[in-house]
Amino acid sequence: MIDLYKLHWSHYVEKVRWALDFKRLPWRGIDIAAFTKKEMRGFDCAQTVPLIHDTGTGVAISDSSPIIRYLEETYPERPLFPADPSERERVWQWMLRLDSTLGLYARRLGYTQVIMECPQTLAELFLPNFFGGLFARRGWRALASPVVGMMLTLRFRFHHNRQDRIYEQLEALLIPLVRRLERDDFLVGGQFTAADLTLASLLRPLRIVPHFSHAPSLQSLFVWQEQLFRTQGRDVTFPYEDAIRAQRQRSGSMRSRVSWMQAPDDRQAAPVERESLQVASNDQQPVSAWTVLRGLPAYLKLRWFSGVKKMPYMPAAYLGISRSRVLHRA
Ligand SMILES: N[C@@H](CCC(=O)N[C@@H](CS)C(=O)NCC(=O)O)C(=O)O
Repeated sequence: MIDLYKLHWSHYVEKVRWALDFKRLPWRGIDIAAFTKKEMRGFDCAQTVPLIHDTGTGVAISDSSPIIRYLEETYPERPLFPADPSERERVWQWMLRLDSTLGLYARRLGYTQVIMECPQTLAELFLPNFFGGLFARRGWRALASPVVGMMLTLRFRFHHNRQDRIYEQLEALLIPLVRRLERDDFLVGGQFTAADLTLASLLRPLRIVPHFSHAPSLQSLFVWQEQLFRTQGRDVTFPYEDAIRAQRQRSGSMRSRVSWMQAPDDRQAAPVERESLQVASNDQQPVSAWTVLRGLPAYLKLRWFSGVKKMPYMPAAYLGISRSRVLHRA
């Protein structure tokens, strides 16, 4: 039995959940308290989720890509890596590169979008069981959500999205991926691997960021992702996606136009990094309950004056395309 310590909406957790299901390994999920992580304190490894404890071997390990590599080495049936060593290494490098770029940037922009459009979701995600579910109730939720939002803003630097060029870096990363996946079905070799699983999982938060989810140039990437979800039996939407869609339908608008971006043709393509990575990097900044109030101006600015402008709500084109393709197949 494998215990998976998790925050259920985390895209890094979804990577590992998917790998466990793909390999048909028995596992059970343990939800952690996001701000204390007290359930994981006994384990001598980095205190991030996903973290697994394999009760069969006694191994405890965190960090999604090393976890998947451990699963592959310990339980080689239903492989997620190719047999060829050079292809294996390419899969590994894709995983580390996507963890260190796409995973971090998509997380920043996904939470930014939630803060801009439906911040009350934050209390539901982060404090579902605090004081017997008090903060999941309407009035309390409205009080608690900005505090969670301030904490997250400081931890992941949402207020510096513009100066850190997060939108631009993501575009530069995704456009070549689109080209590659329009040519081939998978990132490495001719089979589904942990590299594809990583890309499809880490892309999840961008499904609520209209700058990406609605970009005509990226529709085929989201169709590719959604078809993988459907063929592999993954949840197609996460609850925060449903919450933000409901909010958009109610208000008739979405925060979509990134006012400082140049027209696509004027942008410089960033050079693709090619150095070999050993570990994935992370971007969490230290924040304590005492320093959280420093986040108030940043949070308010992000919520009301982020420079991401309202547009009329419409569903992304890929949603219609994916569904009609699946219906067509059926
Ligand atoms: N590179 C790590 C990233 C894991 C990570 O950053 N997890 C977040 C959840 S998405 C976490 O543990 N957050 C807890 C915190 O910020 O204290 C991986 O691939 O597992």
